[in-house]
Amino acid sequence: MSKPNFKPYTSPAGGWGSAYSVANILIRQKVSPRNAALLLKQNKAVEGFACVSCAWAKPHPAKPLEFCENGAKATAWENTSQRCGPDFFARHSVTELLNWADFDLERQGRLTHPMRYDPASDRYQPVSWDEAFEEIGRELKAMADPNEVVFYMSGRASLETAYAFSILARMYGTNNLPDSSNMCHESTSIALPESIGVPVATVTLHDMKKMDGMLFFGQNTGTSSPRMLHQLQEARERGAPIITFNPIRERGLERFANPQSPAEMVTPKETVISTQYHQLQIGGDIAAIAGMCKALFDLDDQAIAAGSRRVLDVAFIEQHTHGFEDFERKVRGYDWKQLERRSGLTRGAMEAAARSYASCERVIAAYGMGLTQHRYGVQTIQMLVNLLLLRGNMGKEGAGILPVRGHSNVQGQRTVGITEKAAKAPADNLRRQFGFEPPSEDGVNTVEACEGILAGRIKGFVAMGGNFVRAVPDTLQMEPAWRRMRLSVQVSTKLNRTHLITGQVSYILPCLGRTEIDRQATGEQYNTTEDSTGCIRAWRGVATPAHEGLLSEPAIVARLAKAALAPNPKLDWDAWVADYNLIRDAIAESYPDIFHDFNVRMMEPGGFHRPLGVSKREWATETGKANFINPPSLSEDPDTEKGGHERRDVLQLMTLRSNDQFNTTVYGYNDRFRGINGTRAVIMMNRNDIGRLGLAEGDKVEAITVTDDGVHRVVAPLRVTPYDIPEGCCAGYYPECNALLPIWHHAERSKVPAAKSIPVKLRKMLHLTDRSSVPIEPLPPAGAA
Ligand SMILES: Nc1nc2c(c(=O)[nH]1)N[C@H]1C(S)=C(S)[C@@H](COP(=O)(O)OP(=O)(O)OC[C@H]3O[C@@H](n4cnc5c(=O)[nH]c(N)nc54)[C@H](O)[C@@H]3O)O[C@H]1N2
Ligand SMILES: Nc1nc2c(c(=O)[nH]1)N[C@H]1C(S)=C(S)[C@@H](COP(=O)(O)OP(=O)(O)OC[C@H]3O[C@@H](n4cnc5c(=O)[nH]c(N)nc54)[C@H](O)[C@@H]3O)O[C@H]1N2
Ligand SMILES: [Mo]
Repeated sequence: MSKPNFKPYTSPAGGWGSAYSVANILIRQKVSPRNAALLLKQNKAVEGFACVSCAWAKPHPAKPLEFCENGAKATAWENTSQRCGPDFFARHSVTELLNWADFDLERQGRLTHPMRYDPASDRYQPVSWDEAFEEIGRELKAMADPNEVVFYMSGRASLETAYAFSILARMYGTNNLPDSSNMCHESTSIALPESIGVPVATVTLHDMKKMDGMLFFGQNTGTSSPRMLHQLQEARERGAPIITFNPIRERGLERFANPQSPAEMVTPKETVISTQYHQLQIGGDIAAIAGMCKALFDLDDQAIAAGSRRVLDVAFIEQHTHGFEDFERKVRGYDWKQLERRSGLTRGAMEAAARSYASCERVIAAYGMGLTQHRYGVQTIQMLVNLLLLRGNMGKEGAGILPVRGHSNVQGQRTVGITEKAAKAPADNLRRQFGFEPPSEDGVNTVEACEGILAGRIKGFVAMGGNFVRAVPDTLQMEPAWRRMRLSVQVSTKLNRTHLITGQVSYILPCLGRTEIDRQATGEQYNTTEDSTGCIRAWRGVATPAHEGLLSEPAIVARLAKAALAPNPKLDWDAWVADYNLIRDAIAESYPDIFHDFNVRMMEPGGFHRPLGVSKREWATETGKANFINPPSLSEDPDTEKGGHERRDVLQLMTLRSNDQFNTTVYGYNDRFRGINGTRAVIMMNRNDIGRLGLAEGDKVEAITVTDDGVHRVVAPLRVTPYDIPEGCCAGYYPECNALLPIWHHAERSKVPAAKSIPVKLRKMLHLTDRSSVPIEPLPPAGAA
């Protein structure tokens, strides 16, 4: 770790900084030149692999180098030559490893052997695969009720793995299938079906080419989905305005130089991405969008008076929408002063945004965690749809709504059965295909799983990827509760903190990564994924597996199923593992509308898209129309209504990703674009707040959550770091700040943890020894590589 330093980053996103950063991680992760050449196969269907980083769409035909800085980092991270095997676990007790930071744990390299925790020696010890499955099967069979077990899925595994995992859970007898999207875009999955009748994006890459304007809310493209910058750059070159709403100025949304364009690398050409950049208050989005809607009504009134073309798409509203009159009344009734106070923007700014929006004919609205992770996340997304509907920007070429997904297959796993909602499983088809009765009771989502663990109701946890304990809220309550569980099984590629929070019986089961060759009895296997634009494609790993003993994820699911379930004459798990085509045939039978002829269509160049009625202006909603839905209030958080957060010493904290991490995987300590280097233990604050609270730059503070539930939540020490962020708002890093996030502080209805608006107070620390109990950057421990 280099000495911390803080200076504004002055270059564009991409460019040479990006090229250096890729080279750096290839060297630090000791990636062999052969594996570095893997980058040439990245995002090349069919004979290449889908990037393991984000879910952004992969163009067809692909460019020679179809990857970004963060995709390259993710590939390097998976293809490191470092190994974390039995000798490592023999050297380090679990108690010792609990003092290591996330970065030090994962960088030990790829897990190679199935390991079982031995409480007597406080160490993980190697076991054979047979022993592991035999004991896990026995434990699962011994549970009193299948609903005592949770089957969690992070969003990286393939459609084949996800489908098989969902069948395993349902045959076991539970719909306890929470997943990472419960912490992510579940707000989308609740909001969009009510508004427009689909749970996913309505746009494709083709629409990105055709749009002539874009609205961008709470998504940090330069870090979270950098390949999208290419489409944004092209849009800007066509003259399309991009209007951005974000409390902080994210570099990727300001300026971009294409690191893959030799011309742009030599001559300092860079593209200005956002034509307007509105630094609204955290959670100010409903009010800001309401302001734009109000301004559109004003513009429309002016157009009527002048006899010019209407600003509202009256024909579309008439023919295709429901609830317009109510919505119009509500919006016209808003008071500009209140809109200004709630959004943190001036009336002039909201009107300027509305004018720019009204000047475009085909607009896409994109958003990310800045909208979904709020108490009123669902309502904010519906408000954004309202804004699109006013000008008919739905169901036409170049227009629509674009939730930018997180994990590379998180959308897909939901499509093939990873859901806790009984009604969403294709029960009739499952009955016919496999002759079993799928459970009819809803299972738990992520927040409910945590509640169950805290209450002692959940006794077993099987995770297909992810780092659950680290990713969820209330770290300090969750860790001790987790230890009381009977069984914890983690299918993983890298060591993480969840492995160290052991249950009575704990296993780490190491698996192949997506970039690796997956050879089974019938030969090398394809796997499939669905991206943010609903495009489904086949891929094939190309790297030599990290260890010859690793099993593929479908193989691990099958072995778990054979160990835990009674044999089923209609499901031959071994045959599925031998030939993934058979799993895909089963997917096609369960979900024929989307996956008919799956094995053929997955090979089409560029893959195939899931059908979307919206593109034909067919609305699968209760009203049969696209619905205008009124927001319950102008703020993102029902508690704000009570005036609680406006107390002067309370700040709203948003927890963010740095440029050097993938979720809980920390690649390094540099957040280049934000100019924060060498540390993650920071709190970014407005200078006026720093002065007002009697603090100074560089002070060490503890952050304490302001709640009235009697639980003391604290993270420390954090360095006071001045930042261009609105007054009353502050920012820190996820997952270090998760101890501040109460489990009950989540979006209404979707239960996505409200990680972007945590009310906190700061207290200056006089004694730096009083740190919180989860390590943020301990000194590199003895023995860490
Ligand atoms: N390199 C990299 N790529 C990733 C990930 C990663 O960790 N690293 N994670 C993946 C996953 S799982 C996901 S879900 C996505 C996440 O990608 P994003 O959706 O970009 O999520 P965050 O990085 O948490 O940042 C959200 C953005 O919202 C802004 N924001 C916060 N609060 C508000 C608000 O109230 N209003 C508005 N308008 N904006 C706000 C923040 O300033 C920030 O720019 O990225 C995926 N891709
Ligand atoms: N405060 C706060 N909390 C948040 C968020 C936030 O913005 N703020 N964001 C939320 C979001 S959007 C998400 S998606 C969740 C993420 O939550 P998770 O998906 O649970 O977490 P990850 O950090 O993505 O999981 C990393 C681990 O996955 C394993 N892994 C990596 N690749 C593979 C693979 O190919 N197969 C298998 N089996 N395992 C693999 C590795 O062992 C690695 O340690 O966190 C959520 N938590
Ligand atoms: Mo996510």
